[in-house]
Amino acid sequence: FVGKSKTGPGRMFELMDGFLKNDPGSLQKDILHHVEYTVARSRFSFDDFEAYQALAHSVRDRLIERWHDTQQHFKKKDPKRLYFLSLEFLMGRSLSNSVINLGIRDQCAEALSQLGFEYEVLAEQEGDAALGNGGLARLSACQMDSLATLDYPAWGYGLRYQYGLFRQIILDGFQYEQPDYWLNFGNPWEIERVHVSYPVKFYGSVTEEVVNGKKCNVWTPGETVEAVAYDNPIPGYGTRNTINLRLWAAKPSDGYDIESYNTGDYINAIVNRQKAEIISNVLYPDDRSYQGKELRLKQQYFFVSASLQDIIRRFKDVHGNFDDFPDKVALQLNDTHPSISIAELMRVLLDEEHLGWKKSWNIVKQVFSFTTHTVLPQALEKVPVDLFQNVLPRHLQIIYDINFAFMEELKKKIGQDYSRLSRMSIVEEGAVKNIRVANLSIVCSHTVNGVSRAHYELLKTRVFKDFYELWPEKFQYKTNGVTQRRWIVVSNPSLCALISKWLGTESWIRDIDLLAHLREYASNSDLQQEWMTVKKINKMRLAEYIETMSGVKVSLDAMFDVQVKRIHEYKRQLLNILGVIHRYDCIKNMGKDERKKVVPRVCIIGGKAPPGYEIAKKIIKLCHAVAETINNDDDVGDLLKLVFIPDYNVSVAELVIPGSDLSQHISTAGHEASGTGSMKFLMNGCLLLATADGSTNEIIEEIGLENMFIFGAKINEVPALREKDSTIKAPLQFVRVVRMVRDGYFGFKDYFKSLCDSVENGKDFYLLGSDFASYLEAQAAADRAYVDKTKWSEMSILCTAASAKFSSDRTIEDYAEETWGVQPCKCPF
Ligand code: GL2
Repeated sequence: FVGKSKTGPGRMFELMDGFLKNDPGSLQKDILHHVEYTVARSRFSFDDFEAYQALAHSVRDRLIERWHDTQQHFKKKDPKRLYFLSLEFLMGRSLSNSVINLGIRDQCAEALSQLGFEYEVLAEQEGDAALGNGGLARLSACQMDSLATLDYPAWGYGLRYQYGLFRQIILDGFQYEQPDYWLNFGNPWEIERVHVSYPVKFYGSVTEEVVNGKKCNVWTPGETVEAVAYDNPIPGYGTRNTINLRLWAAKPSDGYDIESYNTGDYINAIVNRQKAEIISNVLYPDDRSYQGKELRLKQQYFFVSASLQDIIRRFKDVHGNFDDFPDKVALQLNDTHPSISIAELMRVLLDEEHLGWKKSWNIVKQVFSFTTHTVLPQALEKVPVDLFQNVLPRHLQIIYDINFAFMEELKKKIGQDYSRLSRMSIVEEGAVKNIRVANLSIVCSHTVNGVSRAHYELLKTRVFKDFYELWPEKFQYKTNGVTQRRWIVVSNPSLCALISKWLGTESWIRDIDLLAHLREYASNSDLQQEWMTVKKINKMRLAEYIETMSGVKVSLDAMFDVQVKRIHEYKRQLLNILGVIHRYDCIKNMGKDERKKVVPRVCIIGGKAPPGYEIAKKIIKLCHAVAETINNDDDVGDLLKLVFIPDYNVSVAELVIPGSDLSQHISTAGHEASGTGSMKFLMNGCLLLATADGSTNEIIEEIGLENMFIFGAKINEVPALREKDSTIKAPLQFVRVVRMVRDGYFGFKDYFKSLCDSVENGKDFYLLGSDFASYLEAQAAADRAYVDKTKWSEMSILCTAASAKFSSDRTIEDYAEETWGVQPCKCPF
């Protein structure tokens, strides 16, 4: 727009005085401007939170400029776009990530310091955007960062939940949940688009009518809710490209309940209007199983209907018909949650665009790709047919039609194998008829991805065996990755500086393969010393946090051993706690000289239990009960501490991960589809103590067994072990520690009974007993390694070097090339 004209865009640009400048002086001016005019506080008196808000708005202005340029560029080039549909995004804080990606962190810090504020203190003012549960949701956030950084023409779509993931409060060692009022103080990172809104319809009935001489199914919906867009700019690193995460909020539609108004029932009309907003109110706080709830189904349809209307509008702005749709649109289904979009796209093409079944189906099967994130067949989403019929009657018809065609095609291939036909059918027959959403997704997508190689193998041989045998070419995997921008540059600035110094460049922040060159210096004593100094600084930060949160003082000389993730039986936090009890028991029974040889440990556990998951909540209580005993035992002192970090979320992870020496990823083999926490620890030079599950198998290949502590049954051994479980004798140490819990050594005897029952007497489904001995051996090996400081620092450096493969940049490039067929579209500076 550097035009000379005195009218139009050129004139506007002149008036704007060009783009915003990023020097500290300009930033200061902008911050003060926002204090005065946006936050509306006096520039003579504003506190840290108000300063944070003003800073956030100043950064947001810069994001918006880039966002506009990027969208303009995409519009001009009209590339094939990727639309990433996900019901969950765990974005965490935006300020820290944005200033890094825009390259203005130091300038912001300087600007603030001249105003008497500290950047780090202000960054702490921001609450997390926690619109997701765990790994799946954080993966979406990492992938958005990579999509922007690698210049892909991508959009994210999701739901703007009024309440994010619940806050975990611990009282007397028990978990309580509180709503996360994350929007109460406003959200400077989003832009409300009141004019970008779409009606989303539910309920009603379908009738067969003749339209233009043709028989048609006409849906007369019974309820309309408005979806309003909230845009969240996602900046790339080292590029002008800034993509959009568009989240939908439900608002009452104008025509919502006109009847009540007409009859003078004003109060009811208002109440009914408010009911519409419920759709985007809460995030389901459980990723363990899928509830076939009506609200959940409405949430899913609400967000995909609005997203598809938006996508189709954008496409139609440029294209006169749908012939090019598959060349311009890739729709990524992040798990089955958005899969109703398949039926919705079919409905739009059939009923609104009148393309006919053949043409519509031909388009649909070319645009969707599906990634599954689970290993367990019982965790696959099912929706009762009755519910579907009530909420989305036309979509149910379409699904039945798709299934009919699929069954016919299948019969031609496999004959009358009714058992297989019924397993593969999209409709599950039985006392309660269900729609199998995963089957729908597989049948209608061109590609089905797993999230690690081990996961892919399980999909082929167990979870989707029938489908794999039918369409082997559909199945792929993209091993998950995490973004080094968030997990090293933002969360571990000292390590970031050290890596850049030794590699002689900052290019690894974009080009992660360069990180592997650290291997060349892993045995260099200077690097080792500097490396361990950085670790110490991070451990100090973490120790301070632990003391503030739990009152426990921990020694920096101790090994910080961390397990932070959602609490699930399969993730086996209980195995960890039983291991800690064993360690405590051993120390108590040692003589003075023996104790001198003990490697001091601080065992740290953190994570939220899904609110309705009784056993997971008991595990949290047990952790607190054991900690109470150990931490107050002067006889043990600094040799062993156990702490629970409450309310684990992305920003807590940013503090905990860099400060860890060892981290545990100890799921029963065959249960973790991938796991991504391990990759964040690896990037931060933490050694892994893990089972050979999910992506850990690939981590082993990168770093070598000799640099990790791997234990336990392998994926293929687990089924046989389960068969044998009741006849296997658990090792004596296991029996002893469980007995201590049973006998009330840590109190709450009755309360812990069911927890003990869940791992004994032939009921040990997650195989804690049979893995216990090898777990203890792996722990002992970690102790031995920790004593040799030189060796430990070398291993730690090798961890970071080996993490190059586990960047989400690699994952996204693979998806772009092998699944979506999209190309970078770089916005000129
Ligand atoms: C998960 C898997 O359990 C986890 O192993 C995987 O790393 C992530 C991302 O692919 O997806 N599936 C799921 O529902 N959650 C996960 O973390 N919450």
